[in-house]
Amino acid sequence: MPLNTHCSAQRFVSVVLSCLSAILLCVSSAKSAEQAGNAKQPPNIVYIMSDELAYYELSHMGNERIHTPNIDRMASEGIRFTQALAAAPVCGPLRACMMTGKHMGHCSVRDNPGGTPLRAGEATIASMLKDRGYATGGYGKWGAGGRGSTGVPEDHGFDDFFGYYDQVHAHSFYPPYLVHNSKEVPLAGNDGGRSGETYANYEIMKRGLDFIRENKDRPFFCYFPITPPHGMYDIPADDPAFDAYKDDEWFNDPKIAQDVKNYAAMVTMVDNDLQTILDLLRDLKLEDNTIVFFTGDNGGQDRFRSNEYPRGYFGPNLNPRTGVEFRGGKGNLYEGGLRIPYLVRWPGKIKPNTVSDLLFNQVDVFPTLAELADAKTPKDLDGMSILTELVGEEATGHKQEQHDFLYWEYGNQTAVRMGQWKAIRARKDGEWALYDLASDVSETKDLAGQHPEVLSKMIAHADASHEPWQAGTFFTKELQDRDRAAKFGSKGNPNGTSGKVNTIKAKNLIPAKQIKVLRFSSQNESNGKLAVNAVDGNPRSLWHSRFDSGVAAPPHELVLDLGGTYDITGFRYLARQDNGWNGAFAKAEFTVSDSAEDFGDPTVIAEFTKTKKSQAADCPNPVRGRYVRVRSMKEVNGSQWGSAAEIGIVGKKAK
Ligand SMILES: [Ca+2]
Ligand SMILES: [Ca+2]
Repeated sequence: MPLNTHCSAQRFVSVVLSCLSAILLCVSSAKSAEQAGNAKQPPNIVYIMSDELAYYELSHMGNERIHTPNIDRMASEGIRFTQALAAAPVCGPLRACMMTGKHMGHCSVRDNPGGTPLRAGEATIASMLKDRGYATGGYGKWGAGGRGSTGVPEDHGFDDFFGYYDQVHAHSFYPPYLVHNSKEVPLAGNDGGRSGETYANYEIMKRGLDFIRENKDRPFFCYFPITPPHGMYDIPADDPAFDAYKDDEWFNDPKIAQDVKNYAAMVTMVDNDLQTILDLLRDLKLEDNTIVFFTGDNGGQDRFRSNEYPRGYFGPNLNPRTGVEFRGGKGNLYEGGLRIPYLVRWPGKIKPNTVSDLLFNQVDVFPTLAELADAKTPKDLDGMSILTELVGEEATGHKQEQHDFLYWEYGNQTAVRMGQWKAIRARKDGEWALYDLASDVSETKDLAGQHPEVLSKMIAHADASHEPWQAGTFFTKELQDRDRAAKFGSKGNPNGTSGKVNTIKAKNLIPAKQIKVLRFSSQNESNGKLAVNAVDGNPRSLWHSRFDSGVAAPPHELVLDLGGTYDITGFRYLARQDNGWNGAFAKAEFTVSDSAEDFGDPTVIAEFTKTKKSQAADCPNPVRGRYVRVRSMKEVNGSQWGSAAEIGIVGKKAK
């Protein structure tokens, strides 16, 4: 409107009036803030992510076997997304992508051995919210950096993180301990594997609920990356989740394996956990100021597959109402690997019973929470905020942005999404395929030949999206190795799943039980890797040089008493039998003496290779003596450590 003097006078009055009312508003809002305590504080955020819970494993999605009444209610009370996608098709990378707001072409975690770390100093959702004044807690499985690495959650914005750092550790619901800010918290009566006295998910939930209680008067971010129904299919037989199934025919069928039944019960346990959280928020009167997300992590896996159920007993990627499938599943970039359940609830802010087809993935969580909390964000985020889709244009003051493209890479696979189009190259140097998801959600008809111009745009986007991968680093792998071994506790599972270990076998091997350690250069007491373990006859136990309170440098030394005089013909070395290599000998000296104090020139200088098998170092001629000094001079990876599962000494008792 053009200004004129008449109007200006009116404007002046109205400006004065609005200033006055603004002042009054300030006064009154200050007053109400005082009255209402924290009326102006940013909302609390609860983000629940159930490991492997799949798109069609929920009752409201038509699943006929699994019961999820509370998740169903949440869907009706809030918004449900049909095109929410994982940032990666497996646990570790997607967690890192989500936490850092980076897609897989930029993310620091791109593989999935279980503990690949974020880089030091990388901003995360937690550090962003912490800077904004939030209390930040995480309860469940971290997966973005093992203990002893640059990726631990307490170095990335979490005040408090309790649960599993390494994903292999997380396979057991009965580990001997869980981890709290990198410290071990023993769980009573547990020794890894599939049974025990303290169920990890109960402990994790308890801590998370305590965190909410403790921080009810300030803004908090409570991240629940809970592990069920992933891992070994274990749930206490008296868990209330089983009640939901007691009258179900399939559940009472003795031909159905207990693991299958447990899986369903674990999903229902997650359903109950969700309700416990919502009930607590209601009891604390935080419901209206808390936004709650409930999601899966990656796409479903065709678990419990059979001829009768080729897409798995529960059909995680099979629409039970229409029979339409998502191709593939966890681990690949077809829709089966990426579609996840995604619900958000915020009474009074999010309209109930809303279904949204907005296309987004977990990379968008960071910018969404940043907008929600009115927080500063790093400039190099890949995602977009979906807040407008959640709370409406009126609340955010702007339209919902849309993705031009979404990008994924994982292993040898690459994929791009552009609106209805999905381009995927399933193998390195393979051909690109193009699917129109609007008419072919099952990705069966390759249209690459029909729409070369569409495909070339998407390939160009893929090429521009990939940066060389740079992961974080480990200061030591010892703690991570220990966490991974805790999956099976003292029963040990040093070589992957087989549980087999190598042993030292030799004629005239001096029995371990008669060898004593007289002296040692250092040992690692904090995790029990003591010098005596090198001669205890048990290949699963190992000696490791000190690393916790300062690194001890080579040579690493043991002085052994054989308990009598022997004519010694050789030595054996067995490297550690777990997954690690830290400390494994590359070069060692063995010296025989008849005095425990004086050792001359080495009897044998041995070069060892990087093998888990027993290695021999024989003497050119038998050497008589009662004492042996073992010295590691060099480690297989060139680090400072020294370690041994067993040292063997071969010889005959001197006559
Ligand atoms: Ca997962
Ligand atoms: Ca041993």
